[in-house]
Amino acid sequence: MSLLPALDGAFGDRHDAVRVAGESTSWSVLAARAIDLASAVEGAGVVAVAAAPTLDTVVAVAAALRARVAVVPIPIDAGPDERSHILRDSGAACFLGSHPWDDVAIESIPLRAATAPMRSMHAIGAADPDPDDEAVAMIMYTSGTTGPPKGVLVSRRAIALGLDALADAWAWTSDDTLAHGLPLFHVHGLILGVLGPLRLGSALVHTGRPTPGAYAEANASLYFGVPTVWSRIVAEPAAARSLRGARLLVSGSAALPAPVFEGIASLCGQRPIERYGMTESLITLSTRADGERRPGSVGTTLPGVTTRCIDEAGEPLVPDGESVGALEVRAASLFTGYLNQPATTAGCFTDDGWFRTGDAATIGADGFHRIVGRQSTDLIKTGGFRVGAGEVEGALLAHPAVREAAVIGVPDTDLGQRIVAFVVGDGLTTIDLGAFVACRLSQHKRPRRVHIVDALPRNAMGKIQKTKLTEP
Ligand code: MCA
Ligand code: AMP
Repeated sequence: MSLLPALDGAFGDRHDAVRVAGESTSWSVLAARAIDLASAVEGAGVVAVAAAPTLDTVVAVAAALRARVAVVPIPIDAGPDERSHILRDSGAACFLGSHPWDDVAIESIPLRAATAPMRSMHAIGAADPDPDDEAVAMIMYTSGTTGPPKGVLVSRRAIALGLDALADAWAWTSDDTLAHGLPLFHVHGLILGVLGPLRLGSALVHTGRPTPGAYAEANASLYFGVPTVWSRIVAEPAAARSLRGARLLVSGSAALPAPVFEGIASLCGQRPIERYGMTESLITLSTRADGERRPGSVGTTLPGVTTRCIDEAGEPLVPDGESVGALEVRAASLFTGYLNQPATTAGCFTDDGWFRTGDAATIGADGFHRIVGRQSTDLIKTGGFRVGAGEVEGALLAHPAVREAAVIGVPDTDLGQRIVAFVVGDGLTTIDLGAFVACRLSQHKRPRRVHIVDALPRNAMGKIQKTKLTEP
């Protein structure tokens, strides 16, 4: 089977197969556009796509995959520093489709409009020959605790196996229509939310933004959201009730608070599915469409995944549902490595090949997992986005008047955590700093609040004590 069988006619044709922010297309026209564009990038190595929530983004990504070229999605609001880091580090040869930036040196290959007439899906031709292999399909940039984002190499095989495992857990088929409005530069919105439909044949409605009203109008069978999206839906009961006809409501990317879980259950008429994953591993744990759905639990291992929790001495814990340890996984959907960072990659794996997730968890005797939190407070989850404190601190420290900076995640009922910065410097104003970081960081990485302080709390060794930072 090919990587994206919907583009090979495996599910026949359907006129409204993919709709993104109001613009829709059929499988056959999408396939024709992707195949046409694929011929322009064959052999390119790596191509970049400005990942706006548009149909063109879907065409560009599908074309790159068709051409067996790795694709790096760029956040549309990435500041110049972040953008040039990603382009330089990934070695992208060109942009596929347009982008809004005038400081980008590499060429852009334009997307042609949908000139291809509707034709029989059989006329589209044979699938790509060798689809489920180790070749890199996507380079997904994600934050670590320090430094600029790292490029996570995701293979074609990982995508194929990861999506097939979700199809099994969620009974996700071509009878479904998936709706979501998540960004197209992360695993959740792009790999699950776009490549999922293209692999499994379900229709896709991308709502542009994930607002309660847009979800209410999507009339889908399957919905994806991060907890912030679900909590906003629950806060609008009329919108939440419109989802009563859905088959499955899925939450992930951050912990779903129990009150939001209960709100979904009572307003939408069904308990949500919660699943857990990482850019590096794709989705590894989930509750199942045909299984129990418990608040606070991310369920059991997906096909092809094994997990264990390790205590401080490095010994595996007995799965008793209570002992908290460091979660490690082995999975068919694991990444190939961080681009250009072999030492960092090696450091993420144990000697016997388990991937260290950096999350603390418990595993029950029944195989149900509970994520307790991150082991490092320097990885912040805000609105489902993973943000490294070090990257935000680096942006603040680039300001000539900032001497010291410390960034933390503060609990937030809407976002899970919100980013708060403490800075020391001369003649600073929060307005200046806000404008300064706005040129460097994409919006969700910018501090929601900046406190200008006289000094940062430090221990006897001079290390900043972030646990002592509290908002006035
Ligand atoms: C945002 N605003 C700000 C700032 N940030 N203003 C000042 N300073 C800031 N730092 C503005 C926004 O532009 C917006 O304005 C308004 O404040 C509200 O912003 P916000 O509260 O952030 O809401 P939002 O813009 O509606 O975003 C919430 C969201 C978003 C839609 C839930 O966080 C989101 O798309 N999250 C999804 C993240 C995701 O997909 N993660 C997957 C990675 P205005 O209204 O005027 O625009 S995890 C993954 O892939 C793994 C594998 C997994 O497990 O899934
Ligand atoms: P990212 O690489 O952006 O996908 O972030 C991965 C991290 O998101 C994980 O290491 C977890 O800390 C967090 N995460 C993802 N899904 C969940 C979930 N269902 N519950 C709790 N944390 C989650």
